[in-house]
Amino acid sequence: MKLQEQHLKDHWNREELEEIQAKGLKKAVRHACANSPFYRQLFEKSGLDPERIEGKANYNLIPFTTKKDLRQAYPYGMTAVPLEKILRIHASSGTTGKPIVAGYTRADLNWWSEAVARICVMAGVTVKDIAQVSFGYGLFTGGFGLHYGLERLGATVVPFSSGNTERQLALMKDFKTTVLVSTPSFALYMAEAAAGLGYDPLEFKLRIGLFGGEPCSEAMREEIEGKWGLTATVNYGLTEVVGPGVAGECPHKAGMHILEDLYYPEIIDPNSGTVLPDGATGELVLTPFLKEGFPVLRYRTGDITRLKAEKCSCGRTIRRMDYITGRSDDMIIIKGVNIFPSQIEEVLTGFKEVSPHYQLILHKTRDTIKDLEVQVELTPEGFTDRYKELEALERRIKQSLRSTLSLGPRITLLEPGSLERTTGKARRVVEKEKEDL
Ligand code: DLL
Repeated sequence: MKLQEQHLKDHWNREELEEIQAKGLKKAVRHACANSPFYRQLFEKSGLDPERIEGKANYNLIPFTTKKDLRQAYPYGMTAVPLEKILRIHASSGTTGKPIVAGYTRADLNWWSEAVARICVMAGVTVKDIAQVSFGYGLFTGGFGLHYGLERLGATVVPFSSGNTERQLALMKDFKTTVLVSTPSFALYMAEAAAGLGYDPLEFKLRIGLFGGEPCSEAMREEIEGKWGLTATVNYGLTEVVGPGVAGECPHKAGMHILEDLYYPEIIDPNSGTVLPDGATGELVLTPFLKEGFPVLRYRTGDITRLKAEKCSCGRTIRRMDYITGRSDDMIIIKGVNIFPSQIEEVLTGFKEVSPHYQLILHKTRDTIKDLEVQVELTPEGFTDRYKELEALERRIKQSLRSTLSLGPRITLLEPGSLERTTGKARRVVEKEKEDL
């Protein structure tokens, strides 16, 4: 498909798009019920006739699919084609329990690459770009997903994978790489590493960042843009739905355009499961239309966001999703107060003396969080050996957190560079078990 045509696909008139979505939903439901043992059972159990699903109107009759369902189906319980039709397998990183296994047919790999290509075009990538993929190549969908999307678009791909920062930087400079593909935290780390190795990051040729896989606060985006002198765009996706290639930003950077001709997005109240209107904040639920190997219907992503129906200044008519403000399952409950890590990050970014590198330590005793510690690095400018100033800063941060969270956690200020840097997704929350207090 030509670049121009990919671009046009995001400019549907709404009626046309609704028709495509209605057809997409029917097709997805029929395929899942006819071929996936999981969905056949689910429909039978709920007494629902797949033929009765007439697109959006009664789509909410279908029960949600959850991460737990997919885990229980490990490894091939969700597979809807004979295994010899599966060409590739990816899996979620799942730190606890069994991973979620995603199998792709040839047709899946084909539409997925095209979806990722469209996200890259949206961000401004062209055939003239040299794109360095610094996501891990492996079971994680980031490396291969972006690789094939960029190739489909016609860009030059440097499949570096993650890690080996020194060599990564040397090649980035020599190859005149123009697009960096990574998590936002790795992009930030590479800028620091470049400066540490005596490079001036602004002398590199980077012009666009394709960042995803984890949240990127505005403060972090600004810092990455300032350090590298590029336009940092954010894109979103998840293994259960396909990988990257679900939504992405255009250069206006005002939310991520969802490829609505490929996925049906819904926002629900995470407690009641009620579908909420555009603009309301809740949990994102997605149904991909074209998935053959591993179909999912009404998948509860766990990601908290809202849908924006207003037309974007770029002219695209597909709706945008706002930046993820948290996950319904990463809410921290401490002393009866509910906290999302993103709330803490937002407060921290208001202090110019501290950097976007932080970690939340949950001190637990027998599975109950007793104490929350916020470890945050000072910026080189904010760093001082004057104890009184540090103490005052600590107090100000604590006060500000208290007024946002109704809880004043312990603050630990660290020297610049003390927290561990990651080549993939940053680990923001760490649990520590301790003896009875
Ligand atoms: O992270 C897919 C991906 C790779 C997307 C590369 C974009 C770029 P998983 O490892 O299955 O897949 O993790 C999916 O990561 O449910 C979100 O919680 C989070 N996530 C992904 N992109 C973003 C983003 C890939 N742009 C989970 N902002 C999702 C915030 C994100 N969170």
